Amino acid sequence: MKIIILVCLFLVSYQTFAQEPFVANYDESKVGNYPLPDPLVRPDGSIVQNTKQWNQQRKYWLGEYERIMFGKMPKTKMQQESRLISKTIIMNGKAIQYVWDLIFAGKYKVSILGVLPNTSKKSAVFLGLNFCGNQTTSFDKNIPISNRYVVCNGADGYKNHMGEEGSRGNWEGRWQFEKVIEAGMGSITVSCADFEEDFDQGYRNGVRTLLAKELGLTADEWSANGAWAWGLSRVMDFLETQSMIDSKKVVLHGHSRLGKAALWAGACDQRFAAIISNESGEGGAAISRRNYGENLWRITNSFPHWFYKDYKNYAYKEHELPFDSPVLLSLQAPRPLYVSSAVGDQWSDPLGEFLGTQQTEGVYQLYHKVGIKNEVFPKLNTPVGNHIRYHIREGKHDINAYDWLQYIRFAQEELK
Ligand code: GTR
Repeated sequence: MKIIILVCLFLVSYQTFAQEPFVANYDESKVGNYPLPDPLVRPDGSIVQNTKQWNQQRKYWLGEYERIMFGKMPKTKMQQESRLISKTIIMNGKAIQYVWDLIFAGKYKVSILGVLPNTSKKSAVFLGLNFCGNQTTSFDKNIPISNRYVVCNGADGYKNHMGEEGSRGNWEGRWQFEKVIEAGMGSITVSCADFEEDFDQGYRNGVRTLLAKELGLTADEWSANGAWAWGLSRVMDFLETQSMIDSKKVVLHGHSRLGKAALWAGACDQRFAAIISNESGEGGAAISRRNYGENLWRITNSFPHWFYKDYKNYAYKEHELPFDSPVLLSLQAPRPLYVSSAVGDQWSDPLGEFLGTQQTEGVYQLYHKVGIKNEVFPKLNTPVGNHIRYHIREGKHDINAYDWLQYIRFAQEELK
């Protein structure tokens, strides 16, 4: 009897821990086969033939992503107002730096930073969330220091996950404001923590809890990625009210976890003019069915709050998901789409990001847009494609000056 109990206990614990510790596969010969869902195949098996049918199919896919991966996107319009906090001439007169508060339902505040060309013309802008507070994107002392919990504790200028004076400009290189201004564009950013602090209990202090009543959703009906994507759309609402911004030319971008949020925001909200995924990896541009680098089990265990609770049930059953990254990427159509990887970031599966992007061809073709289907995986630092573009650069997981030069060129060429 004792032996039977011991064997049962062993089997139960073996089942529970069989996948731990997680060892990522980096061997292409072990990736295996992974038939992919075709974005154009409808639930009844028929194939979408035109853009009208795709508009229906879009709704189906958005519903599937809500149901399984990101949770519901609030449908309720909510009262929001903005307040200009400061306006500073910077870069020797070439740019104006704005700080605005955006206030929801008269009680929930987020801080927006804008760096715009000093011109009377409307400017196209990049819009992206930042990881560690607006003050980390520039050394300018007029930028308020975020008082929210951020994931940047190891870096200079943080105490107990809170930014201090020393955190100013920490990630200046990830923003390249001067290059953006030189190109005649602007840049808008908000700390992701303003919508939801990035840890498993972060929802308690964010929009999912503090605006639950107004949004008509409980916190467990959606996810951190949902909250970040929702936030990006609310910033878009605000940008539409600003006369110095060309709201028809807002280029959405996001790095890594915030790249996943950008893809979800771009899928849900078609007002964004173009979308850039910078090393978004697993749960973003990379194909989940490909066994390479980070996987669904690992990401939903490390960061359960990023996703709706049902998503983790697909760990090691990725083939049962109705969708994969080509669908999320296709939901950006017909808009220009840029996906990028870094060779030092194998965790994000660069090849999986490239192959996922290739598979958007069918949907883009409905709009007579050519993608990168006929391209081969490019050499380092050699972007391929036009309307859909991809590069893999040298170096590590990051968003750097090289990436920005490509994004600026892409925006200039594609938003003409
Ligand atoms: C990693 C995570 C990735 C990516 C990254 C980041 O730890 O596994 O999926 O999102 O964080 O956001 O930098």
